[in-house]
Amino acid sequence: MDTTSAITIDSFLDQADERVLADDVLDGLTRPFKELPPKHFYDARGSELFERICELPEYYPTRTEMQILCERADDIIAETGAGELVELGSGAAEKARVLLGAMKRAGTLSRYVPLDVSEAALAESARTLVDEYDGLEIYGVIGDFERHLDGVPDSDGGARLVALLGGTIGNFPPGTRRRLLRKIGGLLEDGDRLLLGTDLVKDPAVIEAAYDDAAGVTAEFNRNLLSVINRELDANFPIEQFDHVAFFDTDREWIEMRLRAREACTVEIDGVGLTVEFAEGEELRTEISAKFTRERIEADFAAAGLALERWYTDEDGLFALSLARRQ
Ligand code: AVJ
Repeated sequence: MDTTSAITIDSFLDQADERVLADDVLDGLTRPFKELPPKHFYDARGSELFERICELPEYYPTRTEMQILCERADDIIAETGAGELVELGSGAAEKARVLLGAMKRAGTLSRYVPLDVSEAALAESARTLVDEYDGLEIYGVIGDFERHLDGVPDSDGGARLVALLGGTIGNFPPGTRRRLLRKIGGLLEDGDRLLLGTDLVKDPAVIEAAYDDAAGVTAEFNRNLLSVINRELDANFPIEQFDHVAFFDTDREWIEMRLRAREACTVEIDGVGLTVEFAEGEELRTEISAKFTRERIEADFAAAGLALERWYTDEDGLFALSLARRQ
Protein backbone atom coordinates (compact mmCIF):
# COMPACT_ATOMS: atom_id res chain seq x y z
CA MET A 1 0.00 0.00 0.00
CA ASP A 2 1.21 3.46 -0.79
CA THR A 3 0.86 4.88 2.67
CA THR A 4 1.78 8.39 1.58
CA SER A 5 -1.54 8.60 -0.28
CA ALA A 6 -3.24 8.67 3.13
CA ILE A 7 -1.50 11.96 4.02
CA THR A 8 -2.58 15.44 2.93
CA ILE A 9 -0.76 18.51 4.20
CA ASP A 10 -2.06 22.03 3.79
CA SER A 11 0.04 25.05 4.74
CA PHE A 12 -1.36 28.37 5.88
CA LEU A 13 1.92 30.01 6.82
CA ASP A 14 3.24 32.61 4.40
CA GLN A 15 5.60 35.53 4.28
CA ALA A 16 3.23 37.75 6.22
CA ASP A 17 3.90 35.45 9.16
CA GLU A 18 7.49 36.59 9.37
CA ARG A 19 6.05 39.92 10.44
CA VAL A 20 4.28 38.45 13.44
CA LEU A 21 7.36 38.44 15.67
CA ALA A 22 8.31 41.93 14.47
CA ASP A 23 4.83 43.25 15.20
CA ASP A 24 4.69 41.59 18.62
CA VAL A 25 8.10 43.07 19.49
CA LEU A 26 7.06 46.54 18.32
CA ASP A 27 3.83 46.38 20.31
CA GLY A 28 5.10 44.58 23.37
CA LEU A 29 8.38 46.37 24.00
CA THR A 30 6.95 49.87 23.68
CA ARG A 31 4.22 49.32 26.27
CA PRO A 32 4.46 50.89 29.74
CA PHE A 33 4.92 47.35 31.13
CA LYS A 34 7.00 45.40 28.63
CA GLU A 35 5.53 42.12 27.49
CA LEU A 36 5.96 39.51 24.76
CA PRO A 37 3.62 36.63 23.85
CA PRO A 38 4.92 33.15 24.79
CA LYS A 39 4.44 31.66 21.34
CA HIS A 40 7.83 33.00 20.25
CA PHE A 41 9.67 30.70 22.68
CA TYR A 42 9.41 27.82 20.29
CA ASP A 43 12.21 27.96 17.73
CA ALA A 44 14.25 24.74 17.35
CA ARG A 45 16.22 25.36 20.56
CA GLY A 46 13.14 26.52 22.47
CA SER A 47 11.19 23.42 21.43
CA GLU A 48 14.09 21.26 22.57
CA LEU A 49 14.27 23.08 25.92
CA PHE A 50 10.52 22.66 26.35
CA GLU A 51 10.88 18.92 25.78
CA ARG A 52 13.55 18.87 28.50
CA ILE A 53 11.19 20.79 30.82
CA CYS A 54 8.60 18.05 30.33
CA GLU A 55 11.08 15.52 31.70
CA LEU A 56 11.99 17.53 34.81
CA PRO A 57 11.02 16.13 38.23
CA GLU A 58 9.40 19.47 39.19
CA TYR A 59 7.34 19.81 35.99
CA TYR A 60 4.30 17.63 36.74
CA PRO A 61 1.79 18.77 34.03
CA THR A 62 2.99 16.72 31.05
CA ARG A 63 3.37 13.42 32.84
CA THR A 64 0.15 13.87 34.80
CA GLU A 65 -1.86 14.69 31.69
CA MET A 66 -0.36 11.67 29.92
CA GLN A 67 -1.28 9.45 32.86
CA ILE A 68 -4.89 10.68 32.83
CA LEU A 69 -5.04 10.20 29.06
CA CYS A 70 -3.69 6.66 29.23
CA GLU A 71 -6.15 5.74 31.99
CA ARG A 72 -9.17 7.41 30.40
CA ALA A 73 -8.70 7.28 26.63
CA ASP A 74 -11.03 4.28 26.25
CA ASP A 75 -13.70 6.01 28.39
CA ILE A 76 -13.36 9.21 26.39
CA ILE A 77 -13.79 7.39 23.10
CA ALA A 78 -16.67 5.27 24.42
CA GLU A 79 -18.34 8.44 25.70
CA THR A 80 -17.94 10.39 22.44
CA GLY A 81 -17.94 7.65 19.81
CA ALA A 82 -15.28 9.76 18.07
CA GLY A 83 -13.54 8.51 14.95
CA GLU A 84 -11.85 11.76 13.98
CA LEU A 85 -9.29 13.59 16.11
CA VAL A 86 -8.50 17.26 15.43
CA GLU A 87 -5.52 18.31 17.55
CA LEU A 88 -4.58 21.97 17.95
CA GLY A 89 -0.83 22.24 18.56
CA SER A 90 -0.04 18.60 17.86
CA GLY A 91 3.77 18.67 18.19
CA ALA A 92 5.17 15.14 18.05
CA ALA A 93 1.63 13.70 18.42
CA GLU A 94 2.50 11.62 21.50
CA LYS A 95 -0.83 12.33 23.17
CA ALA A 96 -2.72 11.85 19.91
CA ARG A 97 -1.28 8.36 19.70
CA VAL A 98 -3.05 7.42 22.93
CA LEU A 99 -6.42 8.68 21.65
CA LEU A 100 -5.96 7.15 18.19
CA GLY A 101 -5.15 3.82 19.85
CA ALA A 102 -8.42 3.99 21.79
CA MET A 103 -10.33 4.83 18.56
CA LYS A 104 -8.73 1.86 16.89
CA ARG A 105 -9.75 -0.46 19.74
CA ALA A 106 -13.28 0.93 19.57
CA GLY A 107 -13.36 0.37 15.79
CA THR A 108 -14.17 4.04 15.07
CA LEU A 109 -10.76 5.31 13.88
CA SER A 110 -10.94 7.23 10.61
CA ARG A 111 -8.99 10.50 10.47
CA TYR A 112 -6.38 12.53 12.35
CA VAL A 113 -6.21 16.29 11.70
CA PRO A 114 -3.10 17.72 13.41
CA LEU A 115 -2.60 21.50 13.34
CA ASP A 116 0.86 22.78 14.19
CA VAL A 117 3.25 25.59 13.25
CA SER A 118 6.10 23.13 12.78
CA GLU A 119 5.98 21.53 9.36
CA ALA A 120 8.86 19.20 10.28
CA ALA A 121 7.16 17.83 13.41
CA LEU A 122 3.88 17.45 11.56
CA ALA A 123 5.26 15.65 8.50
CA GLU A 124 7.39 13.34 10.62
CA SER A 125 4.58 12.32 12.98
CA ALA A 126 2.16 11.86 10.05
CA ARG A 127 4.55 9.40 8.39
CA THR A 128 4.95 7.33 11.55
CA LEU A 129 1.25 7.31 12.35
CA VAL A 130 0.04 6.09 8.95
CA ASP A 131 2.49 3.22 9.25
CA GLU A 132 1.25 2.42 12.73
CA TYR A 133 -2.49 2.67 12.04
CA ASP A 134 -3.65 0.88 8.97
CA GLY A 135 -6.31 2.82 7.07
CA LEU A 136 -5.80 6.03 9.06
CA GLU A 137 -6.20 9.17 7.00
CA ILE A 138 -4.21 12.26 7.98
CA TYR A 139 -5.05 15.82 7.03
CA GLY A 140 -2.28 18.01 8.44
CA VAL A 141 -2.73 21.76 8.76
CA ILE A 142 0.43 23.82 9.10
CA GLY A 143 -0.55 27.00 10.87
CA ASP A 144 -1.20 28.85 14.09
CA PHE A 145 -4.44 27.89 15.83
CA GLU A 146 -5.03 31.50 16.83
CA ARG A 147 -5.24 32.49 13.17
CA HIS A 148 -5.75 29.44 10.99
CA LEU A 149 -8.67 27.49 12.43
CA ASP A 150 -10.40 28.09 9.10
CA GLY A 151 -7.84 25.72 7.61
CA VAL A 152 -9.34 22.79 9.52
CA PRO A 153 -11.43 20.77 7.03
CA ASP A 154 -15.10 20.01 7.60
CA SER A 155 -15.82 16.96 9.70
CA ASP A 156 -15.45 13.68 7.80
CA GLY A 157 -18.96 12.64 8.78
CA GLY A 158 -18.38 10.70 12.00
CA ALA A 159 -18.13 12.13 15.51
CA ARG A 160 -15.19 14.47 15.96
CA LEU A 161 -13.02 15.12 18.98
CA VAL A 162 -11.17 18.46 18.98
CA ALA A 163 -8.25 18.41 21.42
CA LEU A 164 -6.29 21.28 22.94
CA LEU A 165 -3.95 19.66 25.40
CA GLY A 166 -0.95 20.42 27.61
CA GLY A 167 -2.51 23.38 29.38
CA THR A 168 -1.78 25.68 26.44
CA ILE A 169 -5.16 27.41 26.90
CA GLY A 170 -3.68 28.82 30.14
CA ASN A 171 -1.28 30.97 28.11
CA PHE A 172 -4.16 33.23 27.09
CA PRO A 173 -5.56 35.92 29.40
CA PRO A 174 -9.21 35.34 30.39
CA GLY A 175 -10.95 37.38 27.69
CA THR A 176 -8.77 36.08 24.87
CA ARG A 177 -9.18 32.57 26.24
CA ARG A 178 -12.96 32.77 26.03
CA ARG A 179 -12.84 34.17 22.51
CA LEU A 180 -10.52 31.38 21.44
CA LEU A 181 -12.73 28.73 23.07
CA ARG A 182 -15.71 30.15 21.21
CA LYS A 183 -13.83 29.96 17.90
CA ILE A 184 -12.78 26.40 18.65
CA GLY A 185 -16.42 25.62 19.45
CA GLY A 186 -17.09 26.60 15.83
CA LEU A 187 -15.34 23.38 14.79
CA LEU A 188 -17.93 21.33 16.66
CA GLU A 189 -21.23 20.10 15.32
CA ASP A 190 -23.89 18.17 17.23
CA GLY A 191 -22.31 15.10 18.76
CA ASP A 192 -18.76 16.49 18.47
CA ARG A 193 -16.68 17.19 21.58
CA LEU A 194 -13.83 19.37 22.80
CA LEU A 195 -11.13 17.75 24.97
CA LEU A 196 -9.30 20.45 26.92
CA GLY A 197 -6.20 19.94 29.11
CA THR A 198 -5.76 22.37 32.01
CA ASP A 199 -3.38 22.62 34.92
CA LEU A 200 -5.17 23.05 38.26
CA VAL A 201 -4.82 25.46 41.20
CA LYS A 202 -2.69 23.95 43.98
CA ASP A 203 -0.02 24.83 46.54
CA PRO A 204 1.84 27.81 44.99
CA ALA A 205 5.19 26.30 46.02
CA VAL A 206 4.52 23.26 43.80
CA ILE A 207 3.59 25.48 40.86
CA GLU A 208 6.52 27.83 41.32
CA ALA A 209 8.98 24.93 41.47
CA ALA A 210 7.58 23.65 38.17
CA TYR A 211 8.41 27.00 36.55
CA ASP A 212 11.75 27.56 38.28
CA ASP A 213 13.44 24.17 38.29
CA ALA A 214 16.66 23.44 40.15
CA ALA A 215 18.53 22.53 36.95
CA GLY A 216 17.76 25.92 35.42
CA VAL A 217 16.18 24.56 32.25
CA THR A 218 13.12 26.83 32.50
CA ALA A 219 15.41 29.83 33.03
CA GLU A 220 17.23 28.92 29.79
CA PHE A 221 13.89 28.43 28.03
CA ASN A 222 12.77 31.87 29.19
CA ARG A 223 16.01 33.60 28.12
CA ASN A 224 15.87 31.81 24.76
CA LEU A 225 13.15 34.28 23.78
CA LEU A 226 15.82 36.98 23.73
CA SER A 227 18.05 34.82 21.48
CA VAL A 228 15.14 34.46 19.07
CA ILE A 229 14.80 38.25 18.89
CA ASN A 230 18.56 38.80 18.61
CA ARG A 231 18.72 36.40 15.67
CA GLU A 232 15.47 37.09 13.85
CA LEU A 233 15.35 40.84 14.33
CA ASP A 234 19.03 41.65 14.45
CA ALA A 235 18.95 42.80 18.06
CA ASN A 236 21.59 42.96 20.79
CA PHE A 237 19.93 41.89 24.03
CA PRO A 238 22.66 41.10 26.61
CA ILE A 239 20.96 37.77 27.35
CA GLU A 240 23.08 36.77 30.32
CA GLN A 241 22.17 39.98 32.12
CA PHE A 242 18.52 39.01 32.35
CA ASP A 243 17.35 36.93 35.32
CA HIS A 244 14.54 34.40 35.19
CA VAL A 245 11.58 35.25 37.44
CA ALA A 246 8.55 32.99 38.06
CA PHE A 247 5.81 33.65 40.63
CA PHE A 248 2.26 32.54 41.25
CA ASP A 249 -0.27 35.37 41.32
CA THR A 250 -2.82 34.09 43.84
CA ASP A 251 -5.51 36.62 42.90
CA ARG A 252 -5.43 35.85 39.21
CA GLU A 253 -4.51 32.21 39.73
CA TRP A 254 -1.80 32.18 37.12
CA ILE A 255 1.95 31.79 37.09
CA GLU A 256 3.90 34.59 35.50
CA MET A 257 7.32 34.33 33.96
CA ARG A 258 9.37 37.44 33.51
CA LEU A 259 12.92 38.43 32.59
CA ARG A 260 14.50 41.02 34.89
CA ALA A 261 17.30 43.31 33.71
CA ARG A 262 20.07 43.03 36.29
CA GLU A 263 21.47 46.40 35.18
CA ALA A 264 20.14 49.27 33.14
CA CYS A 265 20.70 48.64 29.44
CA THR A 266 19.87 49.94 25.97
CA VAL A 267 18.85 47.38 23.37
CA GLU A 268 18.95 48.06 19.63
CA ILE A 269 16.49 46.02 17.60
CA ASP A 270 17.61 46.89 14.06
CA GLY A 271 15.07 44.63 12.34
CA VAL A 272 12.26 46.88 13.50
CA GLY A 273 14.27 50.09 13.90
CA LEU A 274 13.60 50.24 17.62
CA THR A 275 15.76 51.24 20.59
CA VAL A 276 14.50 49.99 23.94
CA GLU A 277 15.69 51.11 27.36
CA PHE A 278 15.57 48.84 30.39
CA ALA A 279 15.98 50.35 33.85
CA GLU A 280 17.89 48.38 36.47
CA GLY A 281 15.51 45.71 37.80
CA GLU A 282 12.92 46.33 35.08
CA GLU A 283 10.92 43.26 34.13
CA LEU A 284 9.60 42.00 30.82
CA ARG A 285 6.62 39.62 31.08
CA THR A 286 7.11 36.61 28.83
CA GLU A 287 4.33 34.22 29.82
CA ILE A 288 1.25 33.73 31.92
CA SER A 289 0.10 30.18 32.52
CA ALA A 290 -3.31 30.06 34.18
CA LYS A 291 -4.21 27.38 36.69
CA PHE A 292 -7.85 26.34 36.88
CA THR A 293 -10.59 25.09 39.13
CA ARG A 294 -13.54 23.13 37.81
CA GLU A 295 -15.82 26.13 38.51
CA ARG A 296 -13.60 28.44 36.51
CA ILE A 297 -13.52 26.10 33.52
CA GLU A 298 -17.29 25.77 33.63
CA ALA A 299 -17.61 29.56 33.64
CA ASP A 300 -15.18 29.91 30.71
CA PHE A 301 -17.04 27.23 28.77
CA ALA A 302 -20.41 28.90 29.44
CA ALA A 303 -19.05 32.24 28.23
CA ALA A 304 -17.83 30.52 25.07
CA GLY A 305 -21.12 28.72 24.33
CA LEU A 306 -19.81 25.37 25.56
CA ALA A 307 -20.90 23.01 28.33
CA LEU A 308 -18.74 20.75 30.49
CA GLU A 309 -19.79 17.13 30.17
CA ARG A 310 -17.07 15.05 31.79
CA TRP A 311 -14.19 15.91 34.09
CA TYR A 312 -11.16 13.61 34.33
CA THR A 313 -8.41 14.24 36.85
CA ASP A 314 -5.55 12.42 38.61
CA GLU A 315 -5.84 11.28 42.22
CA ASP A 316 -3.86 14.25 43.51
CA GLY A 317 -5.98 16.72 41.54
CA LEU A 318 -2.96 18.23 39.79
CA PHE A 319 -4.28 18.38 36.23
CA ALA A 320 -7.60 17.91 34.45
CA LEU A 321 -9.01 16.90 31.11
CA SER A 322 -12.45 18.34 30.38
CA LEU A 323 -14.84 17.03 27.81
CA ALA A 324 -17.24 19.67 26.51
CA ARG A 325 -19.91 20.05 23.86
CA ARG A 326 -21.64 23.00 22.26
CA GLN A 327 -24.45 24.47 24.32
C1 AVJ B 1 3.31 24.64 26.88
C2 AVJ B 1 2.13 26.53 27.67
C3 AVJ B 1 1.64 24.39 28.56
O1 AVJ B 1 2.52 26.89 30.53
O2 AVJ B 1 3.31 25.10 31.45
C4 AVJ B 1 6.58 25.38 30.59
C5 AVJ B 1 4.94 26.25 28.78
N1 AVJ B 1 6.47 27.50 30.31
N2 AVJ B 1 7.42 25.96 31.44
C6 AVJ B 1 3.16 25.84 30.47
C7 AVJ B 1 5.96 26.37 29.87
C8 AVJ B 1 7.37 27.23 31.27
C9 AVJ B 1 3.77 25.39 29.14
N3 AVJ B 1 2.74 25.26 28.06
